[in-house]
Amino acid sequence: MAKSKTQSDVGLIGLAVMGQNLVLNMADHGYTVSVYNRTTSKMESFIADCRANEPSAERVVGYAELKDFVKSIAKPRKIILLVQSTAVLPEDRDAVDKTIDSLLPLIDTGDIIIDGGNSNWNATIRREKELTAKGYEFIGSGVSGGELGARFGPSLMPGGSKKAWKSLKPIWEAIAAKVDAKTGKPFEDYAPGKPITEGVPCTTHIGPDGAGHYVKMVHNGIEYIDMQLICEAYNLMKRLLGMKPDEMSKVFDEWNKGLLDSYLIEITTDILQQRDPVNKRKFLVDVVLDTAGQKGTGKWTSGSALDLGIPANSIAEAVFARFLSAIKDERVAASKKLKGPKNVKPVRGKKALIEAIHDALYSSKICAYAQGFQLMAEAAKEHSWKLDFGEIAKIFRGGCIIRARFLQKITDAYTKDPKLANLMLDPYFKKELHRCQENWRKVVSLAVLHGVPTPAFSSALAYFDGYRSAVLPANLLQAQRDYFGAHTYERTDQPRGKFFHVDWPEPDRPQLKA
Ligand code: NBP
Repeated sequence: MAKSKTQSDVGLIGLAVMGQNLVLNMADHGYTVSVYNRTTSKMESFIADCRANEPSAERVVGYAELKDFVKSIAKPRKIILLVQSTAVLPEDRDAVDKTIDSLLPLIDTGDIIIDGGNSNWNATIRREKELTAKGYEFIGSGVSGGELGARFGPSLMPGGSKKAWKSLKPIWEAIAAKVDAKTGKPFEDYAPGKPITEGVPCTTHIGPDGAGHYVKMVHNGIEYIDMQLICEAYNLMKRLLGMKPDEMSKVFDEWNKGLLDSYLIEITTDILQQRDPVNKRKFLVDVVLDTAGQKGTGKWTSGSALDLGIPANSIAEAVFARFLSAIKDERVAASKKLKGPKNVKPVRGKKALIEAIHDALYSSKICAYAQGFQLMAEAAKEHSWKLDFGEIAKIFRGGCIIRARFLQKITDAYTKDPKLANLMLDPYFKKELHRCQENWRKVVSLAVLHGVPTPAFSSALAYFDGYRSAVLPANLLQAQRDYFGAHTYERTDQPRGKFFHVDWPEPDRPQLKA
């Protein structure tokens, strides 16, 4: 349907940090955007700010009344929601539902609602079902990259019907981050009013209903472990080598030129050289309290791994590490009572140890991504989604927090073998794990000897060693289960699926088949 001259291309509700920046991104790309916010004063100050500072301000129009906002958008309407999302279980109803409920009497069938918040995939599945049953279209799209990503190019992970995606695609492809088609490197030379229009957009149709939000959630789970691994590398350099933040910054800067080239290493380099604005003799990182917050997506990822039976132990460790960090007072009290190892020899060979930490970080990162991709594969089976892992790794290459050179290798791996059972089995990653493992083991051993906690490095190594073990001690475990609970066991000398039970205290009694 042709739009009238006064009608906007798209509407957006929710003018907090993400909504405001996404609006400006769309406007910079030539789209006219109607905006609405529950609290009208926030909309008004945003519009005033736009008028004062933004080159594309004329394309942004604010509305105080929801009905006027809806009327102003060309049909079929595309209305993006960036409001707080808190629902976890399918039956939970939150601000996203309230906003949808307020829109329904005003919009028409065929209109498309796009939830760009960090909604739980369960809620997205429920909303898609409810809305499509009434004739509306619904897309649940992950938006990654924080404030800066939303402003100049996020990684966008939309889930919903192909029809709805077709309508949204031009906008999503325009505003997404772009990477160089050949190198996969993100283009980052942007400025207000000067959007990047060349390159490959970091968005693709992930799959139906909750697929986009699921992949975004796993992205966040991977982000948790990526960050935790960097923190462990930092802590080892600090505690085993006594290095100061600015010296470590130089190491991270070097690492950022090689295999570990990534946004998170880059910002770590910056953070570590930052002086405290209050006391310039100190480094700012040294005065930041060691307690980390979280908003829940790492916990959801770990919960989903538990539900689906996927050993994403390192992702879960990263969440637990944040929990442990949060009990600061308890840790301070315990540090006075529980003593670590005594008389450990100081570490020698600084250069070699830094190299070893690099290798431990790289190999642990491979394991973390292997866990995340295995989890997505299992969820895809559970929900009958067809996920293209090569494409997913591709759209992580720019815009999002976990963007890294390394992702090109994941894309290559899944392009070569779309049915790859585990990333660690890809020839490139296998070779890297074999190359790094001696250093990885050395780092974990030293950390244990010196009493430095490395839950992510250690759990990733345990994952690698567990996954490559043809035999695990679960034979004893299953025997224990059969002993106390008659849970039965399978035998190594019998076909799979045949179950046995023995009366363990009296094994001479005839063996029962379950
Ligand atoms: P917030 O998550 O802080 O949400 C604030 C917005 O929600 C405001 O516009 C607020 O309106 C609106 N809102 C609330 Br709260 N309750 C409402 C209701 N009942 N009806 C209508 N509107 C309501 O904003 P954000 O940090 O910009 O994040 C937006 C979404 O994007 C969230 O789902 C978030 O998880 C996700 N996300 C955030 C980031 C990030 O870096 N911040 C990154 C990626 C994704 P008001 O002004 O009237 O209170």
